[in-house]
Amino acid sequence: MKRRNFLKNSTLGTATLISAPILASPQVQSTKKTKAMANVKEVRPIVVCTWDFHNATARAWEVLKSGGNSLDAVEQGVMVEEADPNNQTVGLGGRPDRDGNVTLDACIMDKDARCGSVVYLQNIVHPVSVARKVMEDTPHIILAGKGAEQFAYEKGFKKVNLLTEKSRQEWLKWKKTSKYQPVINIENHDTIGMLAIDKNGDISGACTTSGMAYKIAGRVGDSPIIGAGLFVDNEVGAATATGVGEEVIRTVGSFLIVELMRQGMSPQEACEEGVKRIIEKNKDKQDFQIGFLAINKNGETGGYCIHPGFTYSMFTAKGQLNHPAGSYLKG
Ligand code: SD4
Repeated sequence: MKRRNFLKNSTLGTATLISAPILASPQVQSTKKTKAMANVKEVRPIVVCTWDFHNATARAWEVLKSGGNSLDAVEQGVMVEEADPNNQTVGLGGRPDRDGNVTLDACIMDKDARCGSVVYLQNIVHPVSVARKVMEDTPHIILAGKGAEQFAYEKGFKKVNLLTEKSRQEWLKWKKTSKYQPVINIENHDTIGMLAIDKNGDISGACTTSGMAYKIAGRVGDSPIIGAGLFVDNEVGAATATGVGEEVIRTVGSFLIVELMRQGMSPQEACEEGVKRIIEKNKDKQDFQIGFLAINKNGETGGYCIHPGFTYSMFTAKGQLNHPAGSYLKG
C-alpha cells in the first residue's frame, strides 16, 4: 500500500457513523501495569514508527540492540527521515508552505515526561535534535520560529536551505493551479512518529514533520504538540499520530490514547477509540485521514486509521515487520 495515497480525497458516508462509548470505564488506574497488561509477555527492546520507514526503524534498532536507551533510539531513528531529501514530508526536501518556505515541527519525550519541541523552524535539517536540546538545555518545552532557529545556531546546528529543486518545482506548479489556500486533502503526508522501549523497559517517543504542504505561513500542526502528535507515559505506554493535525489537536489524540490504555484498553483498542472520537466530532466533514500508532509498557502495539492505507514499521529481536493498520472505513 502506497503511503502517497494516505490523504486522498474520500467521502465517509454518514450511515456508517457510530457513537461508541468513549471510555470503557471511568475508573482511572494508576498502577504501573493495567490488568490487561499483567499476563502478557514483554517484548523489549522494540521500536515502531508510522508508515514504512524501514531505514528509520533499522537505525533505531541498532541503538537499542547495542544497549542504547530509547531516547537516543527515537532521535536517531527519525533523523534518518529528516536527512532524506526524497522524503518530502519531513526535514530536508519537505514541501514548503504556500509562500515557498519549508517550516518544520518536531518534538521528543522521554521516560521521565521530559519533553522538548520546536515549531515553525526553518533552515535546520534536524528539528528533532533541536527539540532535544530545548528539553535538555533550557527550562522551556517549546521554542518557535526565529527564536528556535537562533537557539539552534547557538547550539551549533548549521544553516541549510531545505527547499530541494523537486519540492520547489512542485510548489511552483501548485501555485499555478491551486487556490491560494492550504491543501489538506491530498496525498502529501508522511510524518514520522516513532515510539521505542529499551532493554530497561523505558519508553520514549519522537515526532517530526514539515506539516501540511502549502499551508498558510505560520501554521503549526499536531506533530510538535505534546499530547496531540505524541505522548509518552512510562507507566503505561506511548502514542503518536499522523494525518490532518487540526483534528488530532482538537481531540488531544495521543494523550487520549495513552489514557485509554491506562484504563485497560489494548493499544489496538485505544487507537480505534481515538479514531472514533474524531469521527464523532466530524459528522459533516470526513474527507481526511488520521492514523494513530500506540505501544504499551509490555511492547504490545496497535494502529488504526480512518481510510485504508496507513501502515507501521516495527523492529524487534525477531526482525523487521511492516504492519498494515486497520481502518474505520473499509476501502
Ligand atoms: C500535520 N500531522 O502537520 C501533520 C501532517 C502529517 O503525515 O501527519 N502528515 O498536521
